[in-house]
Amino acid sequence: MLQLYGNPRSRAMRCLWMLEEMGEPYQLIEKSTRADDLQSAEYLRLNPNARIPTLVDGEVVLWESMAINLYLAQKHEGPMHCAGPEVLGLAAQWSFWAVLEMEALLLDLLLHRAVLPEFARDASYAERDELLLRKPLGVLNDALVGHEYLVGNSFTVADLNVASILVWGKMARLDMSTLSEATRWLDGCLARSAYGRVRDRTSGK
Ligand SMILES: N[C@@H](CCC(=O)N[C@@H](CS)C(=O)NCC(=O)O)C(=O)O
Repeated sequence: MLQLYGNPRSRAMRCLWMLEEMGEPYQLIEKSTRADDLQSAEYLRLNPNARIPTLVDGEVVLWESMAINLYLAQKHEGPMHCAGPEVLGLAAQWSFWAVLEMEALLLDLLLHRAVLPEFARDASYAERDELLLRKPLGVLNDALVGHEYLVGNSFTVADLNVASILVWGKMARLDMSTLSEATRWLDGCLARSAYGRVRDRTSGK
């Protein structure tokens, strides 16, 4: 059975969402982000970065949340299966793009709007993040004009990977008021029942 190490309050959420969409049986092996949980010799053999998530699929051991999801989309049949170099190339394009163009800015925004204690938050950092996010968000919005999804005509790992990063923007009150297509698309992704099941896990339901 597929085994995922992590917890739903971390980047492992992305892979949990993917696994829920796939509908295949899997086991979540709870790992926190505490050093004592991640620095054991046993876990370091699976993931020498001492980070979560890590996926174990038989002999295959993988880390990096986006790579795990792209692997799952190729390997496993079912509703999230992606075949063919074009679809896979486009899914990789959107996944790398989201990590490189948006993830760090969204994480910083989240820290300064919601995570850090009030005294440590800096509104000017959040303002800068919002400004720098305008360009990639514009690219996303334009790509979705006339398209329900990022690649082809159905929800794919490309949508899941990008939405699972952009959800930090929701939590950080990112202003998307001028981005009607991206808002429509993100709301649709986050309304999926598979995402709801993962979110319920986060809130302990
Ligand atoms: N690029 C990696 C990042 C993984 C990562 O930073 N995970 C965090 C949790 S969200 C972690 O394990 N932090 C523990 C630490 O840095 O000590 C991925 O997407 O999988």
